[in-house]
Amino acid sequence: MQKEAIYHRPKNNFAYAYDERTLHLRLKTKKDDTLSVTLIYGDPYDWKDNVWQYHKQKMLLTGSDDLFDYWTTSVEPPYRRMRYGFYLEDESESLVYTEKGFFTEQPLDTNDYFSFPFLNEIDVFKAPDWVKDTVWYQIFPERFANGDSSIDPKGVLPWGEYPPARDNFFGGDFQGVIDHLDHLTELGINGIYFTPIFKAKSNHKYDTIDYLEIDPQFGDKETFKQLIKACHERGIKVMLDAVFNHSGYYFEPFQDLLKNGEDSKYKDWFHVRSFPIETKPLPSYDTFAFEASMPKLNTENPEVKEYLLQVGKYWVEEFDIDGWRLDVANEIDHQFWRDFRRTVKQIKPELYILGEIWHDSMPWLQGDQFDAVMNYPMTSALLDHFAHETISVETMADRLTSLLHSYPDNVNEVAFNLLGSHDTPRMLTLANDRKDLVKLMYMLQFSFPGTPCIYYGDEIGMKGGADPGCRECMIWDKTEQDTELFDFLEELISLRKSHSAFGNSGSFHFVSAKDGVIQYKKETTTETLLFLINSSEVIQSVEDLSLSNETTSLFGNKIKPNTALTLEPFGYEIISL
Ligand code: ARE
Repeated sequence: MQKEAIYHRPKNNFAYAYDERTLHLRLKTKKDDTLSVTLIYGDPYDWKDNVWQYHKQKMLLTGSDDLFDYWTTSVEPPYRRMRYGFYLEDESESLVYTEKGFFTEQPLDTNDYFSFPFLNEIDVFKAPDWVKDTVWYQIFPERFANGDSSIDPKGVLPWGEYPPARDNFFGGDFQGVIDHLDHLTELGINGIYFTPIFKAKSNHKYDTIDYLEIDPQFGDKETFKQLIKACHERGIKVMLDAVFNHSGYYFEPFQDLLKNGEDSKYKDWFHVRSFPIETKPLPSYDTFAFEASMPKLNTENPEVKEYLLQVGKYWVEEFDIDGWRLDVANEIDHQFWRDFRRTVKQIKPELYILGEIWHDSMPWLQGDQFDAVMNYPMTSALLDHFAHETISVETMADRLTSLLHSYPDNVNEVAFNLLGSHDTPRMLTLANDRKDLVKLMYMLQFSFPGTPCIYYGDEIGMKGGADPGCRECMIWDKTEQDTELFDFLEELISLRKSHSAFGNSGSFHFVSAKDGVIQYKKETTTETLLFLINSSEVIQSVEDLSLSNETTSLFGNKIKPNTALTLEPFGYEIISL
């Protein structure tokens, strides 16, 4: 056995509390190197006649990527504490792996084992229950619908008649969203994520001027209340964007700093590198990227922190919003986010906190900061295979398997799974207008653990390149909408709702990935679904199916129903086993 490849470390994604009674344990070994893994575990204080009372439990191989196998099991230790180790076997040897290393014989002293000291309920990662069953829809308010031309910003352009530019305006507003809620209800979505709505100068509003005011081009607080009410009446949750990493240039404290320099009472609200303040050639203060118009806020300053926490509270308390999406979340200190969570959850325990992080995010997902992050690693695995065609199905499955094993299951269940956003080119454009590929991506996105999000307009086949190209005006003329894509998504959403295994209660694992076909299974105690996706341009036979007479097809476009299933080029099939 390749000992160097064997890895476990308590907490994080390797030993964590799934709920207040259950622990999940995982072990990583070299791929195809170990035949079986058994967990050896017991209560650290359970001794009889000087012998530790341990138990054994086989671990399941829950996935493999290109280099590693991942083994998983779950245990409910009666006293919520555990010492444990792993017994590994291959054809020629067996060994025991514990915190003290490798043994040929099982160690007798519990101090040699790994320790999960105690499962304290308060430390369990817990996202709001409703999130699991949510299908999100992202709205960039300036471009969704113009419902009230009396509040149009200066120089507004006729809807959709010009391409989106960095600095043009089309007058999208809250009334426009209210007017089009039927479109969302018909599709089946039950959560909206709005990019920023607070007073700001730009069309994207990430350069906040006032965190406590709504941008007048969108409406007033009264209209916003109506919008929330209308959403809630339809069972739609509302999430807003919190841009706390930086303010806008015209934020009053920053203006005061510009005016009064070192004498400004807001001097410590920002990270000034040197006085006098310069914006060019590079800003003399920390910013988002090198954007002079986005000075970084000093969230370690208690005044700033208090101010932003009040902002976080205000929109929950006064407007009953259901979630906060946190912009540039990974550049703000962890202490801030811990206090943020405590503050907003005190008012509304069921509030969802979603961090914008594009990379590995375990440090923020320990239960004390965020409920989820935007799952861009999933996005890129799917796009790289289906759209960019730079990786095979095998590699895509490898990347998704290692992603799933890099987080606890309860974290995966509420991951925010997107295929595009206001920061990325649209998926149809990336897929070179290949609708059949877009459908396959949706199929995988909607059945992947987590909660899917649709970027406005993608459901009707809108196209667009990189920011600002992906922010064009929503197309409302029915004759220009791609209703085939809309219907396809509507079907996926309704399957998610009607089949527990399709939705978020099912376990997920790849059965195989080869010749352009991926097979994966989703299982609950009552239902097993097999998904087959052929991303190749040739007909593929899937021979190794154990289909019985009772097997029924739930959704698909295969050509020959048989025990060996034949999938069309870009065909898919969901089978209830
Ligand atoms: C503007 C122009 C762009 C231009 C950019 C250059 O519109 O065309 O490329 O300036 O500086 C907001 C606006 C943007 C605007 C930007 C700056 O929406 O239109 O861009 O402000 O004025 C990283 C961050 C991540 C961030 C992305 C954009 O980690 O937090 O970059 N996303 C949020 C929002 C944005 C918003 C801001 C932050 C600023 O969602 O909409 O931009 O408030 C990799 C990296 C990631 C990186 C990602 C994208 O994968 O790993 O870290 O994200 O690429 O670049």
